[in-house]
Amino acid sequence: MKERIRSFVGGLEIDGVGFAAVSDYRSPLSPPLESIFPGARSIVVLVYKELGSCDSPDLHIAMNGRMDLMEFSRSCNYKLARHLERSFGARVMTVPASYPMAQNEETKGAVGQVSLRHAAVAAGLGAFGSNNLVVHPRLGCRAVFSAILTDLEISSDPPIGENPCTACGLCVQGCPAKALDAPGRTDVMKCVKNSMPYGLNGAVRFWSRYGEAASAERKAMLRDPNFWRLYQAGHIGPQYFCFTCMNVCPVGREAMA
Ligand code: B12
Ligand code: SF4
Ligand code: SF4
Repeated sequence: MKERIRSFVGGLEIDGVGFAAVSDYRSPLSPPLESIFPGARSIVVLVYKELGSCDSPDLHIAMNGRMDLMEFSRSCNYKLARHLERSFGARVMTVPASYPMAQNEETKGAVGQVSLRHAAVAAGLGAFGSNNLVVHPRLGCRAVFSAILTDLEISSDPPIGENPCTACGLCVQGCPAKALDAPGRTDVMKCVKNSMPYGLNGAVRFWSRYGEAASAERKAMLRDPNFWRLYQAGHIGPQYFCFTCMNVCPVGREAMA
């Protein structure tokens, strides 16, 4: 079965696929998979190379590369899910690269329904690096994941042998928000403030100020580019304005094929 799935995935021109039995997926902060998909037995994890766009000093172009990837990953998720339904009679549910996800007090909007990093590690696609990203042996940190949950019984791929992260420290030193200083933990609030300035927190800050402002100041606020960026984010969706911990990593930097 794995070989048939691999061959289908090869035809989609995805960079790779790995398999994890649900019993090997351990993500302490994430909801139990049983609450998402009662009877789920395996996770099929797809890996995509982040485009060279992430190196652009123009962060709109950098984000556009990610948007291309996210759109492609949606269509790959759907195609593979339908293939599993048609060819194996499987029940399937897809996991997005980023959104939608639960936004509530408990998780502060920073916990996905399925942790794709823990799933990728369980599927033998990489290991956690010093930046808390999963470092893929060929693509390094420039690896983005999506997944399909299924009731098919598939054994886990073997874990990767050596961790591709060389602990060079470039990601930790390079983080402009100093969010990676504590080993094994990203300071989510520091990261979000820098990497998603026009996300939920940015919107709350703007509208709180707006609510208290006098009429003249309100007019000025609506003419300010800060508001224009929030407006854009409101209709194109969450945007990342930092790729540093991903693009400074020397592992797999030259990978093209
Ligand atoms: C919410 C979210 C965020 C939030 C919160 C991040 C966080 N701490 O979890 C914010 C907005 C801050 C964020 C930032 C980024 N994100 Co993000 N994010 C997600 C999302 C949607 C959910 C993550 C989640 O559930 N976290 C909660 C739980 C799982 O985290 P946790 O148990 O606390 O684990 C943390 C640590 O404990 C540590 N950790 C856990 N186990 C272990 C074990 C070892 C040995 C070590 C060393 C560390 C370690 O790693 C985690 C990092 O804080 C995922 C997609 C998904 N569905 O998985 C993408 C995802 C994790 N993000 C991704 C990326 C690339 C980024 C950014 C680079 C932004 C960008 N430009 O894309 C930064 C990187 C920040 C960083 N270096 O940690 C990729 C990672 C790809 C990869 N190769 O690993 C993912 C998987 C998206 C994808 N489809 O590929 N993200
Ligand atoms: S995305 Fe930027 S701010 Fe967030 S951890 Fe990575 S380098 Fe730091
Ligand atoms: S930049 Fe260096 S320390 Fe950071 S993940 Fe890559 S190899 Fe590891």
